[in-house]
Amino acid sequence: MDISVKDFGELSGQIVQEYTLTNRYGVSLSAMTYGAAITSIRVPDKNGLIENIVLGYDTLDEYVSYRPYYGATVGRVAGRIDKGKFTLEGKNYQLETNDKTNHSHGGNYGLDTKIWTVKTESTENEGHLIFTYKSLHGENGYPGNLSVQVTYTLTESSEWKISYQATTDKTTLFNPTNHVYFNLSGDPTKAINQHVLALTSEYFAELKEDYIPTGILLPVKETPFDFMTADAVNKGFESTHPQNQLVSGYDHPFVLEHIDEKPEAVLSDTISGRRVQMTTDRDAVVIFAVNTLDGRHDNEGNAEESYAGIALEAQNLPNAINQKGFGKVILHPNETFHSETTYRFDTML
Ligand code: G6D
Repeated sequence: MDISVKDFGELSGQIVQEYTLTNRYGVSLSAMTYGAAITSIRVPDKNGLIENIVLGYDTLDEYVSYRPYYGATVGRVAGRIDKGKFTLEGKNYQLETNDKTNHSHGGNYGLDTKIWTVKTESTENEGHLIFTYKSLHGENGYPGNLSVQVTYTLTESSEWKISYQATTDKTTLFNPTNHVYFNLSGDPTKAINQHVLALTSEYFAELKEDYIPTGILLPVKETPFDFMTADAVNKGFESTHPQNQLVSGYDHPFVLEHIDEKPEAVLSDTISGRRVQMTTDRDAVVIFAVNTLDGRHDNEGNAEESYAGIALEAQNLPNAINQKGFGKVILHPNETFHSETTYRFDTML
């Protein structure tokens, strides 16, 4: 496994570096220390043409200016927290409301805006980028000194593994995700409308007007949210279902069923033949297509095409701290948070 590094830019007097892992088949994964963010993943198509299949920018300034979360490590808590409020061990907290009246993706200065430390390791079959960051007590309003480690591993079997590990000295919240957007065509100007998605999900979280879950898990059956059988993602882009209409497509948490060794999500592109299979230990995945021209730009500064990419954000359900039955996002001092999500790249015959 080849490992290379280059300077990617400078922020507040600190150099941001980009590391690249390349396996023997020419499959590569690049990530930068700003936000421990994936900047490119290059894989072959059915004819062996190796292209980048994730949305990204060429310069650090664009990531900082537009903050599209491309490839970013999002936290302390991915997704929204209703009105930024929660109660923990009898204490009421008020986080910044950086998304209308709600708190989103860890706040204006979430983990995706921090410069992480990184070290590299490699073995015959794997290369590792080990990112660490210490979020101090009170950072973005969260309690506890939180030590986070995110390891990106590229294997000779063309898998990208994300391993999270975190500890805290005071009870806090932690629900990280990676916000990579896939466009398997290899061309971000081509919409992903014809990408095909399969999900082991029978329920999705209904959203209110402000995108906070109502707490109701709706059955996907006979709706445009049903991906139990693989289907084209654009069925939700033109749908009259009120939940698709609300977000102009998909911006929804899907509750995942973990069925033996079956990948929880499979995204494929019949034209290029590329496929990515996601397996995760998380409760849910947020499927977010780039539904609107809301300030995202391509690397010429042009407004991104709608539906330029689709994010498969493995995480626990949003607003879980305020919603009974939405899973665990509390981390205690005597615990270590562990989680692993793997994306496996190949081509369909
Ligand atoms: C919008 O509502 C969406 C989020 O789900 C997404 O993560 C973000 O854009 C990038 O806020």
